[in-house]
Amino acid sequence: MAGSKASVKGSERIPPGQTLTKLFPVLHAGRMPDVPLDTWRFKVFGMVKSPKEFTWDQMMALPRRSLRTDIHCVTGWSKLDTDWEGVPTSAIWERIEPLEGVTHVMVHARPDFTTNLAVEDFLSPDCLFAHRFAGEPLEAVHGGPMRLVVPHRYFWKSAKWVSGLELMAADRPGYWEDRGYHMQGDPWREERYW
Ligand SMILES: Nc1nc2c(c(=O)[nH]1)N[C@H]1C(S)=C(S)[C@@H](COP(=O)(O)O)O[C@H]1N2
Ligand SMILES: [Mo]
Repeated sequence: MAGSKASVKGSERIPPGQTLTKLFPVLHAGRMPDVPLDTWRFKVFGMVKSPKEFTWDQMMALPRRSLRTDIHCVTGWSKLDTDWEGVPTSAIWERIEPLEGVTHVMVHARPDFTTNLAVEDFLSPDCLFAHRFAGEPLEAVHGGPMRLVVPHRYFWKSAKWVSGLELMAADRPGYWEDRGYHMQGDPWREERYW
């Protein structure tokens, strides 16, 4: 996919209308949640054969991978070569039983945040539930203990403080999508608002 491959010239990695930053801005709606790991849960529900819950220990027992990728925020900043480690979204998918006709997912996060993705976007090979950033545990302000990372979409789709996954038979807008952000949010096509 365009943009996910490292290229020699940095500018080829910057989507239209974006500016590079070395900083890591913090952006979210509402108050930052604080969830102790012993009560942390990740709930899978909606169009699945049976709903399922993962505890933190169960999540940590799943396969992991690391990922170096560029991230692009709809407010205009891009950051190159960010290093993440976490559980590939496919590892969750392989452990649930989606019903026939599932086309989209709603990612649920604290506090009352949601974002929608087509199943093929959610299962894109570079998509992961990250618990480490730059070799350290993911900081709470950036979504620790665990956030979604969807590198090929604007960063609002990368829900911080994930709490669950809802399987759906149709698309439905999440928090920002309901407030005018694009349903897909591809930075290379500048799908910012609609
Ligand atoms: N739970 C939650 N996740 C969220 C948000 C939010 O408000 N709540 N904001 C999104 C937006 S708009 C952006 S740009 C990124 C910012 O992530 P950062 O603070 O790590 O840079 O988180 C995304 N994930
Ligand atoms: Mo954002």
